[in-house]
Amino acid sequence: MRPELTSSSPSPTDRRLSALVRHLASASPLMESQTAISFSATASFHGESVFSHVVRAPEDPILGVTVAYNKDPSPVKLNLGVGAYRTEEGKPLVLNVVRKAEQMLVNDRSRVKEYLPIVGLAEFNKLSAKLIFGADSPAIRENRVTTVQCLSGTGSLRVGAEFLARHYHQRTIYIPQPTWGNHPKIFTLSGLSVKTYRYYDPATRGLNFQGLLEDLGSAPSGAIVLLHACAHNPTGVDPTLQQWEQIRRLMRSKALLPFFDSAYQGFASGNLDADAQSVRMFVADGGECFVAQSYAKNMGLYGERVGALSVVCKTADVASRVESQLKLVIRPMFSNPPIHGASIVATILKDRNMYNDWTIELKAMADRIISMRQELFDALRARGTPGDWSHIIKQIGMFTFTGLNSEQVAFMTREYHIYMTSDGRISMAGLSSKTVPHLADAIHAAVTRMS
Ligand code: KET
Repeated sequence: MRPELTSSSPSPTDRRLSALVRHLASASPLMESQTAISFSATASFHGESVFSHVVRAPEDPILGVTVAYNKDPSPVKLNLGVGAYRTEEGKPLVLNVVRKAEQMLVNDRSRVKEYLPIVGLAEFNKLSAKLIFGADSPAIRENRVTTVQCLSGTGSLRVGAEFLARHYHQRTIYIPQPTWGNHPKIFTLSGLSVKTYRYYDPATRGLNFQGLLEDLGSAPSGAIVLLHACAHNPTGVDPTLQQWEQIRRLMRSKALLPFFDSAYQGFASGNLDADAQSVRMFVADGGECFVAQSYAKNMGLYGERVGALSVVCKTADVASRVESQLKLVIRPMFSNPPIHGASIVATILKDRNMYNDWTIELKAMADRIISMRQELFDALRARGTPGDWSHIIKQIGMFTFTGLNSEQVAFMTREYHIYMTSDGRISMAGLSSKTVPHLADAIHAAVTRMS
């Protein structure tokens, strides 16, 4: 109990508030009734919080790794948790082409800060569709695609899922096992029911293709299927083009609805078109699909929250009606998206030279990650670390799914100040030639002491 509550004389705070109320009441009779209400509400200020029942939530399994890392005073600490690109010096990277685009935007005095339309920047939407579906996509030409700007990949997934929960006859979405930890939360909160399909085989550290085909084969007709367009997170294992073709045929034969998550276009192979092949296959057959795009990784625009949701429909008429309903999802959610990041992306995508500069910088990031794979693999081999580590060089994209268990991960964090998600996922983009030996020492110790 706070002392003020038991004492009969008013506390200094109450006296100040009373004086304020008297002052305001003399200024306006209307104010009197309003302030009287807020004054009586101060009673709870002295008592227990109306939120005292709220229990502390655990940190996010991925972003919480950065929270723990930031608290660690060790000079050798290393954050390999979140999938965020770092330079050889371990610093975040703003691409030169992004700096240039921002400079152009700042210098353009005709630019204003008005609200964008609910669906975002029209030019950005058009260019984003072209980037993922290809410049010559018949679906775009036939106006069968609607694209809306959303808050990065996460927001695009969420808007798409909410639309499906409202307007699609099947409420079940199948997600790969394992997948990005936010997927089940996004889809459940949107009102979909989440099921998993087999994807990764820990024994081979590769794709469980048979399991995948069986699970999608026994899914109810019309079910939604979440597919990682490329660079599967967290496993780094993608189907081959032949396997994609088999998946496509199976899904189309059962009228399963593909929902692509494209968060890493350009990061798997270093080539934007090659990384969009899976999506383009599904669009080429004339069928319908959803695609959530993110520019967080491939343009390094993490905090700008730039992304897009595209819905490929059978006809232009359906596409325009779908768009009208997407606006009803977006308006009460965040009203309309932010202008700055989308303007950066549009500036780069529409200019041939800047686009070209971007692809060069993107390739350099992808190549640095690939060389980190080789260096880590070589370092483990040099140490004679027990086990077959070839999956480090076979897996693609930002992550290596090491196969280390949660005790080994905890050991590496405790003893070596290396931070990573407890499922053994390492962000290769956070590694550099300087830090590879430290990581290899940690893995070696974890494997030899904790197995
Ligand atoms: N999809 C996948 C597969 C994905 O890995 C991420 C981010 C996103 C979507 C969303 O990114 P956005 O920033 O909303 O465009 N993954 C990394 C960051 C995070 O967890 O938020 C990660 O796995 O580390």
